[in-house]
Amino acid sequence: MRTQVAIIGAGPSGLLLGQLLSQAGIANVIIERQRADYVLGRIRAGVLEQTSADLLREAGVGDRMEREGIPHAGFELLFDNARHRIDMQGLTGGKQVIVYGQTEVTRDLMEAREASGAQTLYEASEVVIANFDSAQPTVSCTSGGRRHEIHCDFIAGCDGFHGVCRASIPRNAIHEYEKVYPFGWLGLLADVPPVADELVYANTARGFALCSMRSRTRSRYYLQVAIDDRVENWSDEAFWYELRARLDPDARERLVTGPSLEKSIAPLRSYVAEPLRFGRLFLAGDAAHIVPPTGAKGLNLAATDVKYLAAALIEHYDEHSDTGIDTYSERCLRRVWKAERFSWWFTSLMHNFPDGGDFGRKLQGAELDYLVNSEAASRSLAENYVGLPL
Ligand code: FAS
Ligand code: PHB
Repeated sequence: MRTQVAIIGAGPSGLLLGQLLSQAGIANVIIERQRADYVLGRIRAGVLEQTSADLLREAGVGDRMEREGIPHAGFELLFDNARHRIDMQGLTGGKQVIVYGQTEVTRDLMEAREASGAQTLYEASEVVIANFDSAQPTVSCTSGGRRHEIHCDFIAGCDGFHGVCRASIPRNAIHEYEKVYPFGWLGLLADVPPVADELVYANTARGFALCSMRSRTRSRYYLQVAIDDRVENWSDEAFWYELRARLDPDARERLVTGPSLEKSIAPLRSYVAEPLRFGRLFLAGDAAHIVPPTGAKGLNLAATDVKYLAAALIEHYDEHSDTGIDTYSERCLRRVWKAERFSWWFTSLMHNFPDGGDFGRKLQGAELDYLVNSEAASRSLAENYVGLPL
């Protein structure tokens, strides 16, 4: 089989890249380890920056997001049993975010790919990438009961943190930066109305909590849990009890509980691989970097990587120029590191650190007090949350 771009991974990064390339008439094949319904079943991100929403519109998959996505002009910080609103729209000259789940983004992209007729090899095993330091890279895999050998011009590593692409790069050619946090997030999805109209991020003595949503009838909640905690330890009743204990009186009053549709624990880490290009192989999205979800940056960073990579590949084929390809890594990493900093800062501010001690808690209290009483500090938080300019 021959194609122009082989994309490894059918998560949001791979699907969005495939859609942008197909729109530009560039042949591409996606190789995905799981079944499509498994990919859709993973509950992850919930907040889209304006630039990500714009890119989905550009890719021709923004209609349902326009109809069902919920624009948010602010969010709240809860500490010392009181809530303080961060007026994102007022502090950033009108910018907002859109609450629209990653599952729905992925579904919209899968439907568009189906309609485009572009090929996706699902349930692909033994995926091997080779010769990406030459002009004739190849991808081989087993799918549909037979071995495929794909000859291509470029390989896009959109295969997430545990994928094969980054792992295929010689260790002396890559520099990895990592920080693992001493806790995880226990997430629960339920068909119950949200406790508030906007997201509520809580810093409490019992630990961090986040009240998010997918619609006005479906809520997504998170609790900070110990790094070695297991989802089997948490009945729905135990989850709702602990969430209630971390909320302010008004939210406690408004909380509606119900059976979980999904419950899982995600570890938190900051990670960046440098560089993001190795000959004809490019890393994008979680294959290249990971942020703790506190700042809602993971999916949005993936979208920006894909925007830059799609433009670079289109420029290569249409204008016979490799300027975009040659600057791809540096361009992405400038944005990635600013998002890494923000996500680390917001995570450090909002969570209980086992080794932080009383002094650490007092520092967090002082920073939160400063944050909600200084327009300059609130503006800095707001402009990072809505997404820095491209
Ligand atoms: P993905 O990991 O989504 O997709 C990679 C794809 O590659 C997968 O479908 C995988 O099956 C496939 N793959 C892997 N190895 C392969 C191989 N060898 N061959 C072929 N295919 C292979 N971000 C937020 O903004 N907010 C959140 O709340 C949030 N919560 C998260 C919770 C969890 C548990 C995780 C893991 C991530 C979370 N994220 C969150 C980040 C998440 O949304 C990612 O940023 C987003 O999924 C990135 O998309 P991709 O880069 O496509 O990677
Ligand atoms: C979510 O709705 O899943 C979500 C929202 C904001 C975050 C993290 C997760 O910061």
